[in-house]
Amino acid sequence: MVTPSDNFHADFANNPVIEEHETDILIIGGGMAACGAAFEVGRWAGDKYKVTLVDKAALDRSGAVAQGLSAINTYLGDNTPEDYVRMVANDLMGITRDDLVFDVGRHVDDSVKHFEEWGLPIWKQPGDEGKSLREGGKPVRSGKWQIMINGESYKTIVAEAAKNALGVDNIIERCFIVKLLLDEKNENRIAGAVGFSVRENKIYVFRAKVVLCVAGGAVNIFRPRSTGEGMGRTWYAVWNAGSTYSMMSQVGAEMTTMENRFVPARFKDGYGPVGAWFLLFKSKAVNAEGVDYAAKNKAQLEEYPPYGLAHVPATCLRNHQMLKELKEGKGPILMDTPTAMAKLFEGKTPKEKKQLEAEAWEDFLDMTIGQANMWAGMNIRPEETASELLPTEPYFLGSHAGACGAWVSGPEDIAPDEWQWGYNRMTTVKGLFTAGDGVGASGHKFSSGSFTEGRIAAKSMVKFLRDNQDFSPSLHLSAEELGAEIYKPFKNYLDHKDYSTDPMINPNYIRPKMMMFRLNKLMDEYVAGTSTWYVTSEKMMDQGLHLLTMLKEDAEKMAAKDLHELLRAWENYHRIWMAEIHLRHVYFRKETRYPGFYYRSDHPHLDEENWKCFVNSKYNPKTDDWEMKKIPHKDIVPKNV
Ligand code: SFD
Ligand code: AMP
Repeated sequence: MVTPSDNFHADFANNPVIEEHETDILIIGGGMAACGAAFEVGRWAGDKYKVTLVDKAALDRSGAVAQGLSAINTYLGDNTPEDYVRMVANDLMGITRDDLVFDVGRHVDDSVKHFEEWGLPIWKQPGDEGKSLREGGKPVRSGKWQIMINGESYKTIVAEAAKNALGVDNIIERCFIVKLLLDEKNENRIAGAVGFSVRENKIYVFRAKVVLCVAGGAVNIFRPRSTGEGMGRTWYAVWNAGSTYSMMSQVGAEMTTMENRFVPARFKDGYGPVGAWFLLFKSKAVNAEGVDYAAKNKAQLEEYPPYGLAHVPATCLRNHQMLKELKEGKGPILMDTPTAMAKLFEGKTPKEKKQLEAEAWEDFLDMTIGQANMWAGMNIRPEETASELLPTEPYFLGSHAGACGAWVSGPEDIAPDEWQWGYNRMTTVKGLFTAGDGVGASGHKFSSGSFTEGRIAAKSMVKFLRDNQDFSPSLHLSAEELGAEIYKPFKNYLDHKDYSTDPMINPNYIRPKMMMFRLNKLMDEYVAGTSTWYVTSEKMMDQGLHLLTMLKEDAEKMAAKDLHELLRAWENYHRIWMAEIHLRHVYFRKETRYPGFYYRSDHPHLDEENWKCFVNSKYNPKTDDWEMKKIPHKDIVPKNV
């Protein structure tokens, strides 16, 4: 491989090659939501509008579904959208937008039927093997909402449909979007975005009338449990660095529920999923004494009515029970796979037993191959050896059992007036839409719901375009300024690299890896990471914000020696912003809303009276101020039925 010389980067920073694109709709990201939008948009736009999709990676294997999945966690089947709304609200401790969740619920099954038609193998119940979902075939359910798939190639299949719909000429891969651009003539109006190629020296400028920002959630903001020895292993896809949240918030989009995070309980070190074990294989988790701690600690949940009393208590509360055991020294927590498999083996033929064993391995091989490697490396046979579970470091995403994201306009037929401003899934910035991990207060969409929400947004973006035909983006960008800004980390490196003998250590700059470690450490220690068992307080966050402010100053000195590091530097800028929004939200919400995800030691209880509301934040790009506010919560679907 030819590596560009230092001088080449330096020359480029001064005289950048800028590739300009004009488009009607710009889709940022190539994950589930983006593919849903790409698939749907043509149906409404026809040939009338130009649609361009940019992904920092390659569509076939980008985003959270890159490795594949072994289940589709949102398929309603015989359940009603109202039931779905109730489940989601309960799991997220009551703070959800019923209108948005209902909207996903009523449309999601159609998307799953398409996946099957495009070639995704969906497990069927005996007798229904040859029948598709659309023909009434009954899927194998792992739980009430989840269905099992052979999903190693899930993303490739969905990407193919998106490519066919959009046309490969309209897709730009390996382009990292750095920031969104507001229109210069119209207040609070989106007008485009800028990014850079992660493969060649090239900067991209997109002028767009509408933007869909769907760049996934955020990982590596908190120090992961696996550090030097296992660095790179995290539960969530490491390539999602909070771009969605940072970029939308930076142009003034109102954000909601950013205090929420997701702390998945996972098979320790390999981060293997637990859902299939709990739900499909009916396994129990036990403490070191072999006690089913969830049953033992049932009374612990009574402090959290109604969420703790539900048939399936909220995800954070299940963590809360596990944490109690761990803090009392009753760990390790074990997934009792041998007992579960022994029960499943009862009355089975040797062939059927082999099939079950294969399914247990496939659960990991389809989506978290590293966990299968862990089992192989540790001589673990699930039918003989129990495996350790542990709550992970916190992550941010709006589509799993988490709910951070933008405050968006809801569906016209359901959303109350104050929750809609004309265009479904449009943020508070005109022309800026989002979906999937980007939409706040409506978790449990998962892969299928995120794709569906992309479709919903696509339809609504076309309506917005039709209603705003006269708009033409007005951006006055200077090539020199763009080059200087985006390539600044190169300049920092080149200006100072000879000052020290070790290019990693230099008083004049900081390399992206070190910067990420520094961010990880402060978030971990002050903003409720694993090292404090997820505990924080106002005083701790005061110190955290101080350290973050210092870090932001030093971040100006991030240095990149090649394009890969330039990408890492920009991911960090997005992570740092995300960290700040989260801190500000946790600070503002003076209660412990999500025990098991985080605790405020100064406000240790759930406070339904004062905090059964949304917390929204808005950054003002003109004044550099943050506004924090409470938004009243509303039940649109009755909850106590
Ligand atoms: O086991 C830029 N999810 C699961 N969903 C299921 O249905 N079943 C499961 O089994 C699931 N499980 C699971 C899941 C996720 C992960 C990480 C694991 C396990 C380990 C959830 C879904 O994956 C998730 O809901 C959707 O993927 C969300 O969709 P979306 O579109 O909001 O995000 P994305 O797919 O990650 O795509 C993001 C895209 O953005 C790109 N990108 N592009 C340009 N510029 C930038 N600055 C960018 N930053 C990011 C990415 O490359 C990507 O294309 S289980 O836990 O339950
Ligand atoms: P996970 O593997 O933890 O990502 O979970 C996959 C699906 O199973 C998600 O819909 C979870 O909400 C659900 N799930 C996981 N564990 C449990 C459990 N103990 N009880 C009920 N649902 C669960």
